[in-house]
Amino acid sequence: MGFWEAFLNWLRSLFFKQEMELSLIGLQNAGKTSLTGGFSEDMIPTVGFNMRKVTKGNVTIKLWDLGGQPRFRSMWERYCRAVSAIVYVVDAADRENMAIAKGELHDLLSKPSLTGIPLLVIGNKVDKPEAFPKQSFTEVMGLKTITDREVACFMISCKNSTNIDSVIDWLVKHSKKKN
Ligand SMILES: Nc1nc2c(ncn2[C@@H]2O[C@H](COP(=O)(O)OP(=O)(O)OP(=O)(O)O)[C@@H](O)[C@H]2O)c(=O)[nH]1
Ligand SMILES: [Mg+2]
Repeated sequence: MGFWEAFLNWLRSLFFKQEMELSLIGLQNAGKTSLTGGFSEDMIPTVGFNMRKVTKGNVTIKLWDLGGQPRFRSMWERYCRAVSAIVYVVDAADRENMAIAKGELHDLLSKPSLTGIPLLVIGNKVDKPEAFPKQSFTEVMGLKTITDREVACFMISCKNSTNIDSVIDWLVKHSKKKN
């Protein structure tokens, strides 16, 4: 690499380095660990949390992947306080537990410490025939009633890698410039 190329790369890294911290939450079995750690048929439920650092181009993301079982839900708020965005993952094919997923989300958003933090809601497992389509998913999750922050919603499949790019793009847009 020549001097100017190296110098320009260094300048770019100074001005365009971005970093963000985000939390992945949602009920157990939603697919949080599959989304960021890679899909497999038999996943081990997360006990407590996993922390991961992922770098894509100039963006470094520090991820808290939290356990979704009832005993871990009380710690969600603590891990959401300092983040640039909250990512809420839902099994869009698990119609039985949709009301619980909605209730837990709205409970969390009612915490004053989390006011205004952008929210990305992900309906996962669209490869399953029983998965809700986006419009019904938005309705059953009550996403239209959330008006105190920016809300985005994507339907994805970790299994088939469907729409993962939209998730990455949204996250990159919501990272903060670091100088
Ligand atoms: N069909 C299908 N199954 C998926 C998909 N994503 C994840 N799964 C399955 O869902 C199960 C749970 O995945 P995990 O990623 O461990 O779920 P989690 O949200 O991390 O669960 P906890 O750690 O217990 O909170 C696993 O059996 C995965 O194989 C998907 O897109 N489609
Ligand atoms: Mg997990």
